[in-house]
Amino acid sequence: MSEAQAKSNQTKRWQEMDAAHHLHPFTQHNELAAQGARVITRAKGVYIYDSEGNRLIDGMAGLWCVQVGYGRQELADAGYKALLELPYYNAFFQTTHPYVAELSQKLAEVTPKGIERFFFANSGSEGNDSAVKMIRFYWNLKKQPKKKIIIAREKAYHGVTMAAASLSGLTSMHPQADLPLPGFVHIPCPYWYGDGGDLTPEEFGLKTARALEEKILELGAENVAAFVAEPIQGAGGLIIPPANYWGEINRICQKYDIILHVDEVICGFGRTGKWFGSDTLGIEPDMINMAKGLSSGYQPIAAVGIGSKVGEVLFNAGEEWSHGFTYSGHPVAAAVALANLELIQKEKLVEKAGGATGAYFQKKLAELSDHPLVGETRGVGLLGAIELVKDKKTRERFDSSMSVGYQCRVHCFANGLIMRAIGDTMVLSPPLVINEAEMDEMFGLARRCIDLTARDLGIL
Ligand code: PXG
Repeated sequence: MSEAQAKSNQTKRWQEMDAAHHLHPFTQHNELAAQGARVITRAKGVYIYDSEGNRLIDGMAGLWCVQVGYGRQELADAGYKALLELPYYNAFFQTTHPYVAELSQKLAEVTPKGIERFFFANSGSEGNDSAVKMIRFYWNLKKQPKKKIIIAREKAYHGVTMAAASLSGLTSMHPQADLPLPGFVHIPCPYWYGDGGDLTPEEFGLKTARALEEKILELGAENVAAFVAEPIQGAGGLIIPPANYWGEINRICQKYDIILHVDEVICGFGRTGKWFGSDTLGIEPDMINMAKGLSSGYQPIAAVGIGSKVGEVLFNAGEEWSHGFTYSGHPVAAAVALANLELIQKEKLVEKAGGATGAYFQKKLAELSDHPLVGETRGVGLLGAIELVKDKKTRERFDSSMSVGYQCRVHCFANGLIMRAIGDTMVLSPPLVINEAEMDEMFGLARRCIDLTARDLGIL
């Protein structure tokens, strides 16, 4: 049997096991089972490899998370050492351990000004559910039990657990589980390219920020607990708000005494060119949620960070906080996260994303805007979006039944590039360690695949 035949047989065996017994996230099960999942077997640097020996450049850093790239010895060593020394212990019964204590201190150093205490969870969704419970507890302690409604935004993605999915404004997530839960409402998001119409970005930024104020006044500030938002919306289509948006949101939250909970799960840890999206966009959060880049995805770990407004009240509640996970602050995950943050600092990855690497990425991204299929490119740091449209001038889109973005993604996979399609918005969010030669390759492949998509449509 040839080596290729052996690989193909092994791939089929894995695909069969997978099809028979594995339920995938966000997947139409029977469709995938019929076609067989691509089996990813290893990864190094900015590349992933499948079981057939194909190499793909990972333009999405996994799911927006592998900041330091794949296969980093420092993180593996940190995890291995913790596995041998203290593979598990919890922090429930007046105990702690060095890994979580040191990680907490490191987070206080790198997170936005004023964020100083951290609660650990295992996923971004759990972080947001924990944040919702904190927010409710805060207003109960403040003797304002009516102040409970949480406002989030359309097209927001905050995760899949019951409260996190209720916060999410991607409405297709809701009906299967009868969501959102009561007490969660959504306002329009600052997606100028998609929804701005004839307004200038500034006019639209102000309009969508003022939508928060209007909603607060409609509900009564005495009933509104918090506003929850991503600095730049990720899974909703890489929505970068106009420059005046966040200043107005800061003002409104302060004026009406509304907790501002910022979901930094994608924007955190250098992605936008500073440590956090809040730093880049001038946001003044009371609380933040983080995951993904916290461990570069090497271990499941998330954290909710709180400032003094919420922190002093919770800390001095005079009663036990009835919340926590078996794996809150897991020693192995904490050790890997700490090693990850130290590596990010040592290699100056945040400075690079905000400096030369980010500038080169943005230059290459902008070059795609001359393509006949590309209506707009936009980006910050190492985040980039490419809007595929029918008409560049009017911003008219293709009929969604044509699945143009999906077709482009299919070409990407076939040509060795992972690029995310969100409707017809193509998104790139590569590891922060990516170098110029790799960016040349990534953007070269992106152009080729957009060309192939245009050819399918009879445009080229
Ligand atoms: N908040 C934000 C802002 C996120 O992007 C979560 C919370 C939830 O995190 P967990 O760890 O529970 O998944 C996320 C996750 C995509 C995609 O396709 C994005 C996410 C997850 C899965 C897919 O863009 N973001």
